[in-house]
Parts: sequence; C-alpha cells; structure tokens
Amino acid sequence: MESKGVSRRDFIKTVGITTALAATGTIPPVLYASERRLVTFPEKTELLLLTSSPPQLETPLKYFRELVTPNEALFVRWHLSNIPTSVDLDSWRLVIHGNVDKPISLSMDELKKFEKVGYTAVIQCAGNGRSFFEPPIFGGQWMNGAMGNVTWGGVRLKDLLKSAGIKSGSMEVVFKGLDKAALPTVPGFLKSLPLDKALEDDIIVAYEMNGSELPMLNGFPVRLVVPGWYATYWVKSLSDIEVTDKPSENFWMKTAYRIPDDPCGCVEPGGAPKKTVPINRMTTRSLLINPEDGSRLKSGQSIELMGVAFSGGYSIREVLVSIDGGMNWSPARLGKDLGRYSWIQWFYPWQPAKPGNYQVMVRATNSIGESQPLDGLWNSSGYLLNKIEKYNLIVA
Ligand SMILES: Nc1nc2c(c(=O)[nH]1)N[C@H]1C(S)=C(S)[C@@H](COP(=O)(O)O)O[C@H]1N2
Ligand SMILES: [Mo]
Repeated sequence: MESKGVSRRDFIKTVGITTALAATGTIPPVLYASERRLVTFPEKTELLLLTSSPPQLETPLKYFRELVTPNEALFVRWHLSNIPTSVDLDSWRLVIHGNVDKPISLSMDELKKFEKVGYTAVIQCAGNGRSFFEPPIFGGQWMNGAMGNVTWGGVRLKDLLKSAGIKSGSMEVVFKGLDKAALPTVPGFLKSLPLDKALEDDIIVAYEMNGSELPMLNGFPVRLVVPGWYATYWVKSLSDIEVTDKPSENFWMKTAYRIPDDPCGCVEPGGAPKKTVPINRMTTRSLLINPEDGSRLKSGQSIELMGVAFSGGYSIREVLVSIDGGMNWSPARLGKDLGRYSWIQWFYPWQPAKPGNYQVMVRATNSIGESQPLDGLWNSSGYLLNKIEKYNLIVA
C-alpha cells in the first residue's frame, strides 16, 4: 500500500469537499449532456462529470480508440455518497457467511492463494446511453461513456463459495460493498445473484484491472465481475458475501434495476410494464468512435472509420456499416479477438468521393444472432439501449 499512500491522501482531500456538500442534504445536481465538464478525481484522468457526490464520471469517447480501456480512464459510478476513500489491507477481510457449512474470512494474502484466473470483459452501466432515449427518461443522463473494456484478474467466486461449503436449500448469493448511505434509513448497496448463476465458472472476485490493483473509485481492493451482465451486479469494494435460503427483499433487487418481463425488455414508449424481472445480460451494441460524430472530412481523402462492438457474452459475428443512412450496408473488418466478453474493434476504409453530409450507421450481430433494432426500444428506466446509432460526417 506504500506506493498508493500519496494518492489516497489526496483522495480524502477531494472527497472531503463533496462529502461535506452531501451532508448539507442538497440533492446532487444532475448535469445534462451539453453541460458536461472535465474533472479529475484521484487516480483518474480527466473524465466528464455527471455528479460529484456520489462520484459519477463518464469516459470521453476518445479513450475507446484503444482496445483495452486504461484504469485511469474507466468510468465511475456510485449510488451512495459515503464511499470508501481508503482501505487498510492489514485489517480488510472478505467474509463469506450465511447458509454455509463454515463461514470464512479471508485476508488479501489468503484470497490470492486461490487459483488466479482472468479475461477481458466489457463493463457497462445499465443506464449507459440513457440520455439518447426518446421520449426522455429521468435518471443519470449518461451519454455513451459509462462503459469500458478491461482485463480483469482475480479468483473464481465458485471456488470461494465451495471452500465455505454451500448448504442445501440455498437460493441466492448476496454481495455487499463498503459504501454506506448518508442516512441510516437509506439502504446500503446490495446485489444478489441466483445460486446457479453465482456458481458459473467465469464470475470472479477481481483484485486486478489491467495488471494493476483497482483504483479506489473502481472498487479497491476487490470487486465482483459478472461478465456479460450489466455492471450493477459488479459490486465494488466487496467485503461481504452471504448465501441465503430465500429471495432478496432489498431495494436494489426488488425495486431498482428491473426491466419489463418480455423478450425485448421494453414497453410502448411512455408505458408501464405488467411484470418486471431483475436486469441481467447486456444487449448487443456497436459504436463509431473515430472520426467523432459531426467531424469534417476532405473529399477524396482516404480514411478508416473505426469503432467497437460487443454483446452480453456471445462475441461479435459481424459488423455492418452504412455510409448512406442505411440504404446500403457492407461488412467491416474485425480486429483482434480477445474473447467472448471483450469488445472487438471494427474498421471500415472509406474514401468520400464527393462533398456532402453523410449519415453513418453501424450494426453488430453476435454469435447467437442477437442484433440491434433500427428504432429504439423503450423502458421507463432507460436500460438496455442498443438502437443503431446515427452519426453525421461532413465532407467538404
Ligand atoms: N459497492 C458498490 N458497487 C457498485 C455500485 C455501487 O454504487 N456501490 N454501483 C454499480 C453500478 S450501477 C455500476 S454501473 C458499476 C460502476 O463501476 P465503476 O465505477 O468501476 O465504473 O459499479 C457497480 N457496483
Ligand atoms: Mo450502473
């Protein structure tokens, strides 16, 4: 921890200000997309500010030109203003208890004795792109920067649960972080997974991001990684894992982060669902990253359009690009494949022959045939956004 001493102290200074603001009881202001400004938080490069207490910061799209998102550029999202600003690894423990044969409490050294595994996976907030819904939706007005592609390293959740011994009759596994609500009446952040999901091989308790320890704001010292599923389940600064024999009654599962219970997770715009289920796997998406939307290009000059495409754990089979507003589509070349949970880069060489306004559209399909709708599907929480995006390039 020595190496991190300085940044941790700076952290407390910065967060001290925002925590003081939160204590006054004022509701954090929501900044709309056009009002976004760049800020720096501890261990982070300049990110776009959504709210400062709790910290909600989004990644400028230029960082997605890289296949893997640098730790300092990964977005930040907390729900509660009382977030951990330092963790002493000498006293930190990860506790596994509840409906188990023998509760265990692991130090970081003990945790690292379990087999180390890892992979590259997209982390994406369920509300990524919410500001692009029509009709508009209340809630954090994320543009497309509440996502990133990170190489995670850690231990299998399954191995930890097995070492505590799961008792028969168990139903769910509940995950709790070190963050707390400012008021005791507001529930702490909890998420749970059905037991069979929690026992999948690829779910890990990660202590590494891109080969380094996790930034404090991204969940130091460990976080849950549920690849293919929305980041709401990826509990940060994880400290408590409880096996239960009944379904969760907590706010974050029962009320928040639910989607309409139908194959599209959608309702008529403005409508309300009859029944909901907890949000889960990510939809398939693709984005143009370079050149940026609205860029000016020179007629006759060759360029290469590039972007990213990903799905909820089923790789990307094909990316189609249209430069004429969807009339003609041609396949893009796909870049290096880092596995089914990673995003893949796509490239499309183009030489605009004459001046004019060109509408670029991109459409990805995953290995099980899931793709993107032309018109946006709608739900009242602004989740699952994956409509085919439209970009304008101006050729002069
Ligand atoms: N402990 C804790 N974990 C959490 C959250 C939180 O508020 N507290 N937010 C979740 C949500 S909704 C998202 S989008 C991701 C954001 O992860 P990041 O801040 O590392 O980008 O963390 C998830 N894990
Ligand atoms: Mo999120």
